[in-house]
Amino acid sequence: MRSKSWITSAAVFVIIVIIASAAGRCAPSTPKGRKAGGVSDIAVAAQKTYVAPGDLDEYYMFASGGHSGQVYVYGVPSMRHLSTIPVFAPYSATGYGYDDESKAMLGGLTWGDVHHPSLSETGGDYDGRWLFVNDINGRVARIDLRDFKTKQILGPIPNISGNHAGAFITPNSEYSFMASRFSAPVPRTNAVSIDQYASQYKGIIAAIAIDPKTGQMSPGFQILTPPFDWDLSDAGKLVSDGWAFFSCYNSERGTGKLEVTASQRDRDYIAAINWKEAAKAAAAGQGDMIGGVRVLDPKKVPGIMFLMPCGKSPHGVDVSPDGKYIVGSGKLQGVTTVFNFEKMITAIRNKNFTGQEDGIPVLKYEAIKDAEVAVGLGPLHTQFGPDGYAYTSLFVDSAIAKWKLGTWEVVDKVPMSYSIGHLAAAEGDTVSPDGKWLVGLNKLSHGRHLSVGPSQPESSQLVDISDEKMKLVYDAFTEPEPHYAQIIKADKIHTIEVYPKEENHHPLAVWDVKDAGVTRNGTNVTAKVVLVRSTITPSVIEVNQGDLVNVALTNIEQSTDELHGFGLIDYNINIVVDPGETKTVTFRADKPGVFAYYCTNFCSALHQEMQGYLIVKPRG
Ligand code: K7E
Ligand code: CUA
Repeated sequence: MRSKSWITSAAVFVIIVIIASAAGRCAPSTPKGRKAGGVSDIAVAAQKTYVAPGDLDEYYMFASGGHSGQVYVYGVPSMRHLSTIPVFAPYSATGYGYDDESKAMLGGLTWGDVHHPSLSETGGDYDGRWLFVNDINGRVARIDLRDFKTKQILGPIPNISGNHAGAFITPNSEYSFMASRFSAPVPRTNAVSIDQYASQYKGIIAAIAIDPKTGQMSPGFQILTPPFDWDLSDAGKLVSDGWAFFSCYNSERGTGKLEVTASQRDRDYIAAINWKEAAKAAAAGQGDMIGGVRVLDPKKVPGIMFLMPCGKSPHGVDVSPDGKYIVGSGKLQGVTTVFNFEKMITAIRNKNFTGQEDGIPVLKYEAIKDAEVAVGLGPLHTQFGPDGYAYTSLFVDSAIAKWKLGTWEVVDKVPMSYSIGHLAAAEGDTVSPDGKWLVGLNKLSHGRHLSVGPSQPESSQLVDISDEKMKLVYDAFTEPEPHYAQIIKADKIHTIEVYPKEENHHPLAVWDVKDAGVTRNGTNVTAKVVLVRSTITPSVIEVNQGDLVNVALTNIEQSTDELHGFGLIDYNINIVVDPGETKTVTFRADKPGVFAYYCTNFCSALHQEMQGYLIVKPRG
């Protein structure tokens, strides 16, 4: 009887599965490839990515938010969105871009286009100190991973027009690179006719100097280049430490309809820059000061720049963990090209050149190339595992190809939904990648989520790379526009939970409600405000119409998660102050009347009571 009832329930299950499949895309997927013991691949995948309530992820993923100007933080493998770090655009959830300090950092710009997060490195490994991100508007920002806050925005950097090939970092965080995507006359104030593009427009490769102790960035030095469109970069490591590589398209120097004019040649270039030599030349005072930055002309400083031919309009350039190989992905072809660093050095030594561009030697392709790996159509970017495997994203094929360095054999492919751009492997840009996880950052997601209208999210797909065969295990959906991401071991990051009182040296900080209050100096008013559960002190701020009001807000809490806000009605003011922090906001009290202010972060049972009034007395 027992076995009969088992057969009956099995039959019912089969019928349910058939009905479910017939119901099409609304139905849950049919479990495929059952394993011995009856555990399906889906159950295995679910278990691998499942992080139980209260448990923590093993990795952080920092993903670019593209033209949202932000950075998104995810946990891997759960793919849960943990936080948003505002960088180049105001973000009212954290008050970023409203207080004096962050407003000054944004410098009047309210958007940015983040493409490439780059974690700081020591000895070629992520050290968990800072995250650098580029903005296409010629800027680079530093986020402190102690508090996940943007601490510096440098730029727009002089001479450079459009910074796509950033913010790639050298193995000891000496420099972060930038390169112009859109060539322009240098200096930028020269309005030269586009007819003279080929000779009078210039590209710029910039090395932004980083202070190894503080992370503080400064403009460093620059290299003048032909007017190619610089696309991506990667720093050499181990054997190739001291070099950096930059891909370009439009070596044709075309203008107008670039999709035609810049796709004429079979090969464009990857530039090899000897940045250590260039830094020495700059320090020795070579080159010219242009726009306040030292610019080296490689024609006059031989040995700092060489061109490696690479087919065809290469996009990504990625250096292998051992530093021996440089992988250039020609997006308009079906192969990715692998250059051998040692062969490159030999070719330079033997002057094995086939020509030059504006005085920069072009290396002989056959002398430096190790392989053209037939990965598939539209290769864009490559990441690496710990075991000599490389993973290349294929935009046109909408897949990831796994292949072996050295044998050049393509061993596996996994489809991506849909049209993958970058991909990010765990610790993937270091000298010692972890393997385990790979995230495909896709451009399209149609049909794989509940409809949200025409503005659809992009998709990020988690791939298990711990076995020979890659396995897609999870779909996550992201804000536009996920270009690149980096994944770091969680235990490398050491955050604080409050700003320690003893580290707050803000001149307007007050730590006791009896020190809070309003002072006046002519028409300048300073209000020192204390925020603590559940009062804003003072609860009334009186000023005259036309006064310049400086409100300094100190959150005197020293316990985790006790944030307070300061939202001022009708004045477009919205500040959030973390425990132990002081922020200021300065504004002209130009509107007369009574305006409420209140705490925006739900902080206690009496949060709703945390309010006060700004009274602006009308001019006589
Ligand atoms: Cu390929 Cu801007 Cu790095 Cu987008 S970039 S994908
Ligand atoms: Cu403080 Cu709500």
